[in-house]
Amino acid sequence: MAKCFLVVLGERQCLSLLIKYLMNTRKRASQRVRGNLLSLSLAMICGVVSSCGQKKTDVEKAADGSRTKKIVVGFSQIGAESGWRTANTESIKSEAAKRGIDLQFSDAQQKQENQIKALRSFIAQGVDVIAFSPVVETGWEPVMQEIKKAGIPVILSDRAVDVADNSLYVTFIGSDFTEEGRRAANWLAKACGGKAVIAELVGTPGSAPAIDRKKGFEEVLAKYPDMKIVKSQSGDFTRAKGKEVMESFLKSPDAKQITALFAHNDDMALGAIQAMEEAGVRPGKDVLIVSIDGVRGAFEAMASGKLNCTVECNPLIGPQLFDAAEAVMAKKTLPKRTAVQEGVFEQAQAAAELPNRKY
Ligand code: GYE
Repeated sequence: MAKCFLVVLGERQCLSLLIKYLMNTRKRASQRVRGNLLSLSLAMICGVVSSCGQKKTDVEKAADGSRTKKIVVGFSQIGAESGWRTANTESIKSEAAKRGIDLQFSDAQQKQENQIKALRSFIAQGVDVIAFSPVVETGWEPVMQEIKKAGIPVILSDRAVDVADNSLYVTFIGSDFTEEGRRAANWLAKACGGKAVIAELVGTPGSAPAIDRKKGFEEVLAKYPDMKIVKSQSGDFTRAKGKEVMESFLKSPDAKQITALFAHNDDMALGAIQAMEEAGVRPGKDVLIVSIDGVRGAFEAMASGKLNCTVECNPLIGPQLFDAAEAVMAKKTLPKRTAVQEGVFEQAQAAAELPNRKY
């Protein structure tokens, strides 16, 4: 109750009201009532005194290390579409638990409208920091303006957004998808001697990794006139859709010409491998396959000769994400872009690397 008075009236006004009231009731109040009033006034005085000593904001307390309240981070995840995503979610959840961060986690099931709803609910809750992995690049400006107005810092995790106003987010932590596309094409060019008829399984339409991986891949292909993409369709980054689209590629009249497959992620490549096996095509032999992510399933497929190459995209960004959240709370300046370290792996390395894979 004392707190309520304090919030509504303010400290000074409360104290003077209380003293006046005590003076007026002194004569007529019974001993018991007087006792109650006395403890109430003491509680309020204590409250005022302690609140005077508590003038530091949460951000200041984070800066000088005296913050005891948990940092609340609202995180809107895309979904659970791939092995990569599952590892990413696990990295974020376990790191938050390790650091004692109060993580409000929301799964959007690959729908932008669900993500926008989650972001608005984080504003309503008044979380300290909002982080999200945007399913597509465009359409974020209005909700991000709302977040900015609410004074909540935003960290972009894994995927970038396409906004005119860069002040709408503090930092973007994620991989260089264009470079991953280039790496995939460079590997393929070497493996096929600069000659290939390529089928492409594209990621979620409009997503940063689908746009950039395609761009990087085609940039390298421009140097090889005998390497051509003849089929290109989205498999939405899932194994089931990757399989479905590969089945339709294999049913087309020119299916026999295909010598290589570029899949924007491992899950779609794994689905395509199944489709090839069911159609009597030998994956990794009749058709060279290169994909991106480096999940355990890809290494297993490489070890059994069905996948030829995977370009690593590291999903374990939980530690970097919360380093950034803590730095933001401590008012530290962050780079606008933080890249993630990754490599390229071939069949010959698969067996040795398998025990080291953490996802
Ligand atoms: O490659 C894919 C996932 O955004 C980098 O999303 C991520 C991609 C990843 O579904 O497997």
